[in-house]
Amino acid sequence: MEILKTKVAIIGSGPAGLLLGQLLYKAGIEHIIIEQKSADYVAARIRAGILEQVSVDLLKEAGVDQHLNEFGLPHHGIEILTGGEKHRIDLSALTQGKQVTVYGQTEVTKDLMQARREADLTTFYEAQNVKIHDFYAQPYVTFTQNDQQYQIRCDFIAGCDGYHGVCRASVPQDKIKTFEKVYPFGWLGILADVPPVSDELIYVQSERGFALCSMRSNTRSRYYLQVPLTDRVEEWSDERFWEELKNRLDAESRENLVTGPSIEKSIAPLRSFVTEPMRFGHLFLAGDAAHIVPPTGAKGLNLAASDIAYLSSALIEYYINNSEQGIIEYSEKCLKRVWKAERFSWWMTHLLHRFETESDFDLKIKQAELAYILGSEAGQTTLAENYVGLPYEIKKFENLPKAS
Ligand code: RFL
Ligand code: PHB
Repeated sequence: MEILKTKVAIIGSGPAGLLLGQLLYKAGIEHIIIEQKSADYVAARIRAGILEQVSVDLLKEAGVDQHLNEFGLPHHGIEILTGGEKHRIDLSALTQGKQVTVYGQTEVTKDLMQARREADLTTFYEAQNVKIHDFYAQPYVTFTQNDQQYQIRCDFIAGCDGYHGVCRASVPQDKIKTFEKVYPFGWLGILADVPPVSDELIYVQSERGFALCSMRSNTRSRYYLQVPLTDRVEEWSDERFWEELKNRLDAESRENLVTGPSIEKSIAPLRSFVTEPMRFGHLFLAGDAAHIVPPTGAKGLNLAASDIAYLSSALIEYYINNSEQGIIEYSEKCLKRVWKAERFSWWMTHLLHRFETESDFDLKIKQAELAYILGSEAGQTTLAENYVGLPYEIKKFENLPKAS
């Protein structure tokens, strides 16, 4: 068994783990990342696409915004299509100039992995049988890689290992409370090298179910359809997908839609999920390990980033300023923001999707709510200020020791 020592052991190299690693590196705080998949697998995963301004600011703070500045697409509005008519929500006009940026999670991950390689930081990929131990006293992590057993002794463990990870599952049952809502449908998503149907994202509420027209660039589109959970991806040929998408769109969009072969196709279930608290002694949970939102509000990746903003500040305060304040407040601060994003994501999902169980009355009420939102500046502002991201402070630290 090889025994290593570090300050922070980070479990998982998704956006949460990689961003934490980068911010700790910038502050000169030693850490190691342990990831169960290969680097190629991590770099190829296709997921979220929208960054809030605060997430962009954090990536800048982490020094990984070069590619983002060049290729990210600033968006100042979104369209909502209902009753066959498009309504524009002018995000920037309603939020004193804020915007969102279209930039794929895949790109964020690649940028962070590149920065990590350049700084020669330690990552164990393809780690098997990862286990975390003794996190209420003297934490350590054990795992196997290439038949070699490792033990990593550390001050803290950051559980950035996603919804199915080992960290949350290791917390004693009587110390944790979870809140969950599972939706009776999923999103079938495809990626295709065709120009987007419109300059802005279109969120579609239709009798046939929800659809979303999104993009990754001016030549790459990402489209989603609400589908029953019982559907399997093999049942959806590209032709069937495009046909159904057209059926949910308005005449103009149908006309403008360019179709082509898909380069990725998958079905994701929709879930709302929150863990309380988010710290257990020397173990922190962050990102999808602690909470899941349905993607309708485009919040999953952004919430992972705000957790990491709080966690990196807490650890910097601890190591550089000898203060435990940030560590003590971590869970409460994160959860305040998490629950607001959960509410928004649940509300958007409820408003825009068809639920089999809803009565004609429920449907009418929902249509009236949507009509109210779209017809009122106050209603539109509520949607816009949540969509661009509720503000939080990114702490700036002066005189940090040079990253080593
Ligand atoms: P991630 O990205 O899931 O990364 C967790 C990492 O931990 C690794 N891991 C382990 N490593 C070591 N030991 C173990 N025992 C481990 N168990 C797991 C995993 O291999 C992985 O590398 O979590 P993170 O970093 O918190 O990031 C969160 C975001 O990825 C997530 O919120 C969003 O992508 C959610 N999400 C979407 N959000 C959106 O805003 N828009 C979307 O369109 C969207 N699509 C999606 C999504 C999430 C999906 N999941 C979780 C399956 C589509 C899918 C399919
Ligand atoms: C995406 O482009 O993948 C995307 C965009 C907005 C969402 C969800 C997903 O609300």
